[in-house]
Amino acid sequence: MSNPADISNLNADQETLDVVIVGAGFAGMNMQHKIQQRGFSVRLFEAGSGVGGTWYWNRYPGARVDVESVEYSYSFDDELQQEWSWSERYASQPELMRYANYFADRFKLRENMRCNTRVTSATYNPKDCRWQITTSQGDEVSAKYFVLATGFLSSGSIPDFDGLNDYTGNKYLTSKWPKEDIDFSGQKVAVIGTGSSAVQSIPIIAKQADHLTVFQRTPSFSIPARNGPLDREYEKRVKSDYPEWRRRQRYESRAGFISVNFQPTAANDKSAIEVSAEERFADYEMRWESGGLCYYSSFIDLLTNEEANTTLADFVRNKIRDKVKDPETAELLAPKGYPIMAKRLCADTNYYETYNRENVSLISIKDTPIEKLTSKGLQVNGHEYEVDSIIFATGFDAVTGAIKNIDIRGVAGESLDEHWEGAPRAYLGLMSKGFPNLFFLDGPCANGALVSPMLLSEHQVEWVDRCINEIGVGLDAEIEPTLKAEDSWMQHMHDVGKDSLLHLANSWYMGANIPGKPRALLSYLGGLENYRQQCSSGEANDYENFVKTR
Ligand code: N01
Repeated sequence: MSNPADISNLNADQETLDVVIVGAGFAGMNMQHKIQQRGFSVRLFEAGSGVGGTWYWNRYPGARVDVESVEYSYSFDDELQQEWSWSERYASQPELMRYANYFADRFKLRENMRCNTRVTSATYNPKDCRWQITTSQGDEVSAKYFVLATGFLSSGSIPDFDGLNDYTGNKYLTSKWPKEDIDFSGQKVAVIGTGSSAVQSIPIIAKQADHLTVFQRTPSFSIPARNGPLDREYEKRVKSDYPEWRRRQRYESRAGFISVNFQPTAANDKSAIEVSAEERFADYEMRWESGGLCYYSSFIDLLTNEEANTTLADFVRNKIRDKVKDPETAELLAPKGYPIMAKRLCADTNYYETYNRENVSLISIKDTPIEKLTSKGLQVNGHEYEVDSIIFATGFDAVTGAIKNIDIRGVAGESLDEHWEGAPRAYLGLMSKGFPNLFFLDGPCANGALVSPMLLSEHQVEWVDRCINEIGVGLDAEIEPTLKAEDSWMQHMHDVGKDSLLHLANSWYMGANIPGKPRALLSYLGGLENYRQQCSSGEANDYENFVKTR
């Protein structure tokens, strides 16, 4: 319960708002739009100089979305989805930026947005039920509600290699790529890492560089994206039936995307090991030809049964062996020792084929890690590789990294970090006990890792919008989950996820890619439709799982 309102400590010069949002990615911008529509006062702070979120920062060569563009787009406004036209099956980073900017202009978001401004701290004052927020630009703002749309893959990570500062060549981080074009022609280039960012950028960089050396610790499973210009007949078909496509995305898919071979296709609910070998192979082959991430809607037990999983892993390993001419390189590239999809699948254009080029070498650093960076390159197993540029495709402090970069203090003055005691806790992935009026979008304990983030955030934005409207912006307005609700959500998340094969890989899904980060499943694995139902129960009976005042 909130204390009686006390606004005596408000600084007269301080800007007083109903809602502050952090992050101008797709989730944050949609949230801002909804709040503006309600007529509440709102300010969105963004660290970058423009909108686009993850697409603003990840401008490395080859960056593009791996969910089909017609599905990776806002669904809430039919006029918007009818008037926008994608040029490729999977939109490139520049096209996604155009879409983000179009959205910001169309819904008149710029006026209430402050770019080049990082939120540094947020402290809840229970006396007036408001958040006191400070920024890198010296702003001090008071807000009734504080919404973190900081993205679950936004805090880029460079491992703390020995000699990192000794290297005198060019250093690039895929997740913070410079705005100007980089031309690697005539250069010797090293890429460290072989996750999605590397898989997309390596084929392009290889075409420019004099020589490219890829340093691989764990190979990824990658599926051909089969990207190309968007077929206009297909686009017409989708647009003429968009409500049905969106309904299927929301209610019939596992991961929020449904297009297989350009047909809306419900998730397969059969077991991979109960069907015949012929039926299984036909499904895998059909999805391989279709391209992209549609294996997420293949057999139902692929992520819960090791035997089922191995059938698909073997299928993809054989495809890799078919593509890569040198058998030793093929074996290095064929992932072993962890289940397929336990790390996120990659979707590529000529990734494996790139290793058939004369100017590309693959160095495994699985058993012989990078020893140090030297002034001229990097050293592995006593050998120095001299390079002009090093590209760090080394991933993210995912899900919690960007949130923890802000000093957030709740009712009792404790930090969010202390409340979470290492692993995050958030009822429905939306709110944490002790941090009233604070919402997470695409944050921990929701199903961000395994579903289309666009679809998830639209659902969450609508939930938060209803909640803010319901509780209001009155002096005492305050809402937070009960401890019981938070505990039982965490138990449910554990129960749903405990048998998942995700536990068997060291990935960002488990926080296992960052040294010292507690190993914990960061996402809810109950599926999109189940999550939607749980969220509905969460707001049922006048938010009975919350403590609130209006
Ligand atoms: O990062 P990653 P990412 N020494 O964590 C290696 C999304 N995304 O930026 O696996 C040596 O997958 C690390 O090795 P290992 C997508 O959700 C989407 O590529 O830890 N190597 C790994 O190979 C994706 O899952 C799109 O053994 C080190 C690599 O760096 C997520 O972002 C495009 C190392 C990091 O791979 C992250 O992808 C791009 C060390 N000390 C990204 N530390 C699309 O939409 C790390 N590595 C298409």
